[in-house]
Amino acid sequence: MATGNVRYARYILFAVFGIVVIYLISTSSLPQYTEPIKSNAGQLLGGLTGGEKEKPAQETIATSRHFEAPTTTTTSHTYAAEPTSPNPKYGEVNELSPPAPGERMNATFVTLARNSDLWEIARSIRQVEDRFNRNYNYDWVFLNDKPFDDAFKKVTSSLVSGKTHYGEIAEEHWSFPSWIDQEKARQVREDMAQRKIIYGDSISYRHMCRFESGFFFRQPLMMNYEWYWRVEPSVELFCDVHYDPFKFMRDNKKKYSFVISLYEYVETIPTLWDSVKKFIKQHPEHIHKDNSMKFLSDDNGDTYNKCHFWSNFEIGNLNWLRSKAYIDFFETLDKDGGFFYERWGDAPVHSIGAGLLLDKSEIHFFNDIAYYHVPFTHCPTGEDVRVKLKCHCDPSQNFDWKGYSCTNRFFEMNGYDKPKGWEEQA
Ligand SMILES: Nc1nc2c(ncn2[C@@H]2O[C@H](COP(=O)(O)OP(=O)(O)O)[C@@H](O)[C@H]2O)c(=O)[nH]1
Ligand SMILES: *[C@@H]1O[C@H](CO)[C@@H](O)[C@H](O)[C@H]1NC(C)=O
Ligand SMILES: [Mg+2]
Repeated sequence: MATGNVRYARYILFAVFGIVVIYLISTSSLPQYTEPIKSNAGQLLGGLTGGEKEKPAQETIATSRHFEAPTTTTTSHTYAAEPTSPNPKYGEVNELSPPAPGERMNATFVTLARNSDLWEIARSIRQVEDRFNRNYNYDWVFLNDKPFDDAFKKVTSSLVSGKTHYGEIAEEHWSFPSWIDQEKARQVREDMAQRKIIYGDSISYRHMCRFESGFFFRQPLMMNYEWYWRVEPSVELFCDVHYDPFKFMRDNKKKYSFVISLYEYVETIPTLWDSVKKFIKQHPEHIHKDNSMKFLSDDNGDTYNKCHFWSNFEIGNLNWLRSKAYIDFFETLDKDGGFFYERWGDAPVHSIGAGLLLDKSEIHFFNDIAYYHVPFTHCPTGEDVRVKLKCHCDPSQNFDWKGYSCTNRFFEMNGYDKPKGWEEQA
């Protein structure tokens, strides 16, 4: 009897010791929350500069352990044979993925989706969580023109480490405005279908583009936040995001950001620039004196060169989108009807808005956020960045320096040096 108790107690002690050792081993390779990698120019461009050492965050994982390491050296295989179940810590998954230290921004992820997008958005969420949010636990707002069903809510809320919110879009934000001639709009769709223009015959795609251009940031749920990060179904994140991009935006006075830029399909926006010029004339007070016109136009504003930031990825400031300047801009375009008489996308609309209304220094290119949305990849230029951030993208797929990308123009406009190694990806 007594021997049994002693053996039992010894067994428990041994098990606890094993768990502590396993915990120590596993936490020793946890990510460190550090400052973004900076080049000489202070831009987030890739190549780590020679002597620059990783600056640990004020409170690193190592210093937050509150117990002493055991003095005896053991290897993990000693314990592998021991039973691992029941594990008293089971369920506390954050034990191995502790929250990043430091303040949190007033920020949320935002996704527009249909119920049928569930498994594709689940893939996106899983990657955003694994690469970033499991350590930051930001909220996630889901928006839909129909009510989300229980399956959608259940799966997405189980994947997101922050709070989830589900909003149904009001009809006036997802319908034809009164001034649109429905017959004219119908003929356009028929014509575009015949010319095989992508989404050319779709009504819902047009509502989606108009909604993303002018309404997502004023949804009641979005009013609770200052910053957003847009995530679409079926996207991929290829590298660890080892710092808080929201905080980076705030600290560096950024309002809008991108990872991929390219030329818009001209058939979808034949008269967009006419409306933009009308806006410039009507509201010169909104045009920033240090704007990005050079990125948008090769003839000082006479014509649009079709360059835009790809808006399926965006990290941006909601209060800017809610400003009078941006609302006046959106309303001028909306009155001209091009969301329905053509097929204006929210990407050129956001991009032209950011390009004209913001100081050019307020637009940021995230080289270190590796991203894929069919059919383009942004894989960071600079091998040291890719290794440090545990990237799994193929650098030869990087779109940044290819002929159809506009990122080159963004660098030229800002006078940035292109990151080391860009020539190999051109
Ligand atoms: N609720 C809802 N979301 C939509 C609809 N159409 C597109 N979306 C969402 O809008 C975003 C863009 O649509 P997507 O099909 O990815 O277009 P693409 O990226 O331009 O090819 C995605 O987040 C979609 O889930 C729709 O009819 N209803
Ligand atoms: C977050 O930002 C929104 C919009 O600016 C604001 O209304 C809200 O009070 C802010 N919340 C916090 C906690 O600061
Ligand atoms: Mg998409």
